[in-house]
Amino acid sequence: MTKFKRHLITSALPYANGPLHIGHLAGVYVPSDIYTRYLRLRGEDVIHICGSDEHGVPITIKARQEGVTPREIIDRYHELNKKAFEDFGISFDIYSRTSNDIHYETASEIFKTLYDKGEFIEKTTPQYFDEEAKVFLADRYIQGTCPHCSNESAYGDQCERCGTSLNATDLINPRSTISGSQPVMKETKHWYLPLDKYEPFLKKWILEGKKHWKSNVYGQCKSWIDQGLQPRAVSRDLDWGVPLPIEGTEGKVLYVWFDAPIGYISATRELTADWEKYWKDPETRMIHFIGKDNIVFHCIVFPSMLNAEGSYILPDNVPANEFLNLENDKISTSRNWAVWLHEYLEEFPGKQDVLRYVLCANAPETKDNDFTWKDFQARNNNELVAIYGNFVNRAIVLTNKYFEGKVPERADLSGYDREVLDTMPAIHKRLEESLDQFRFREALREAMNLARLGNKYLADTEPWKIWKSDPERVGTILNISLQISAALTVLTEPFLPFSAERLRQFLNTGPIGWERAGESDLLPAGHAIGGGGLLFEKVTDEQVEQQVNKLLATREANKNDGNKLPPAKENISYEQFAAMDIRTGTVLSAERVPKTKKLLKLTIDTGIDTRTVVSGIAEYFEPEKIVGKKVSFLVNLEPRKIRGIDSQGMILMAEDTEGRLVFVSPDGDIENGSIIK
Ligand code: B3M
Ligand code: ZN
Repeated sequence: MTKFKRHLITSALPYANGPLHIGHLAGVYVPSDIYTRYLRLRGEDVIHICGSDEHGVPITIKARQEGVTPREIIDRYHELNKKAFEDFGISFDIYSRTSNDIHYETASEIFKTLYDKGEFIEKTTPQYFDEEAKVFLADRYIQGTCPHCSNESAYGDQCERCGTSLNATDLINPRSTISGSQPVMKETKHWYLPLDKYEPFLKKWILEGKKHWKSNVYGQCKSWIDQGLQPRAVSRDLDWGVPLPIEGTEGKVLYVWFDAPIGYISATRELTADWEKYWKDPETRMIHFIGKDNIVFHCIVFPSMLNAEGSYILPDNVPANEFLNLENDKISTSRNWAVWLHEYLEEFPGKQDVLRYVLCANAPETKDNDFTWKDFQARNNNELVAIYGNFVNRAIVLTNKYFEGKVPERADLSGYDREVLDTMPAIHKRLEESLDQFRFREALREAMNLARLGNKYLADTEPWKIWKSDPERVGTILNISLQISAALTVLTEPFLPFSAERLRQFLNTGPIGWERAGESDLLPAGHAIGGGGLLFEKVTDEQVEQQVNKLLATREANKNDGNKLPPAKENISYEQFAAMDIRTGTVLSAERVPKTKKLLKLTIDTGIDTRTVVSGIAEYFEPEKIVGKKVSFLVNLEPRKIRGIDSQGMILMAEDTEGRLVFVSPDGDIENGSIIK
């Protein structure tokens, strides 16, 4: 085990703006719970911290969409998610929430300490302001036309269609999603964490000191640092969040990613008066469990904050997982493409361990991985039922049948018996090594190897065939089988806590210490076991079909949803239309823009000149196929620099309800430069 006196385990705080799905469990919470349960079994001093992340723009957007307050949204989802974690046996020591007073106090204190130390850069910059709603607009509250693919519903931070990340000022015809009005630029002051200044610290602490981190984590940190870090704003003009603890900053709050990780600290303060032992004593080992999209905040931003504050420990490891897909498609809350935890429990009551098992066995530990209902059924039926459940059930049924439910004496051992008994400590040791390295898939395989060992041992020795001729031998075989069963209650506990408890009841035994799990006298001869039963039941084809059909129906619904044509826009005057100069033109050349998937660079003969333009149509058209194509071209659009290329105008495209794009071309032979009106 480690040299540390105690362990502080944190799990990413889920946003309280929606339910939890299998991706959350696979990415963060099953691994963190396995690891915490393992440490507890080893008698380590460990606390597991989590809670709801209750600030941020997505919560206010959801509230606005539903016409309720952000408070109503966070109360609903805090309770739903807290219950889902409990139902799945994710055994936090506290599940708090960042809307608590203690969090406001803690986050404000840390901000103020950094502010008083002069750590922040203060910058006044122009920001879009909605004069009707009288609020500054966060990026997600600004929509407009994407300069790359003409998507008219692009957001201020990203265009969902061509995926380009944007600045709000890139949008054409920006509009506020709050009032619909055209926003104006207004000066506003914000405070920035000088990540560039922390580069020497981060290079030493991570690039030199954390080479043992998982390659996907270390690699992402290295590329962020190698690219050069920029100062990052830690305040926002919002009315929802932790107010800035500085005089004269009404209407400004802490950026959600500044306050959220501090939620781990405030939750610990809520849990124990000894919180500083966990957060400030170098004899504590802190581990952050997160998904890969949170690596920069947990490995670069939060440690920089704590290091600058000066009194906190830093994470010893951040074993982030990659993403889980569902039936070969990205899990998506907005498309309802997910297996929601609360729905799973309605449809598979009592089968939490089966989902924990499958999500661990297929965990996206080093690369994105896929969850399919077929695989869920196969792993349950072929592994949990046919190996683990079958083995322990046979051992218990035969002991009740032949020995009145009492653990029989063990007589002389055969070579095979000895080999089986010697394998137990070897499995125990390998499982420990895997868990210590956060390799949970591998660890689970080791635990199942013990069940395989027992199942094969019973199948090979066939005690039911020799009961009449050699009952003593049967006693030895069942004694050994019951020792293996007892060891399974320990080794499977981190992964399958519910069935481990049921197996303890079947064996009529209390919790067995981790250090004993490799021993072969866990249940003494004469110990009375219980009646037993089935640990797992088969998942039927009908159940799988029902789940797959549910997803197909969701996909169909999404398609139909897309069929709604957007309503007509606001009227414009003739003058506004006449201000546009649209000409016929011809595509002279086309090539992909390097390092992008969606952009083509085209040269257009507009009849009056030759233009270069960047267009987000690379996913719809092969460059060579559109050379010579007749197009309609807006020649008097303000030029924009896109990926370093001066884009001078725009090709007019038509998008259908399936999201397909087609050119709007003149349907007769006409010279380039002809005016379209
Ligand atoms: N609320 C979860 C996410 O990005 C985010 C984690 C905060 S951990 C401090 O989905
Ligand atoms: Zn776009």
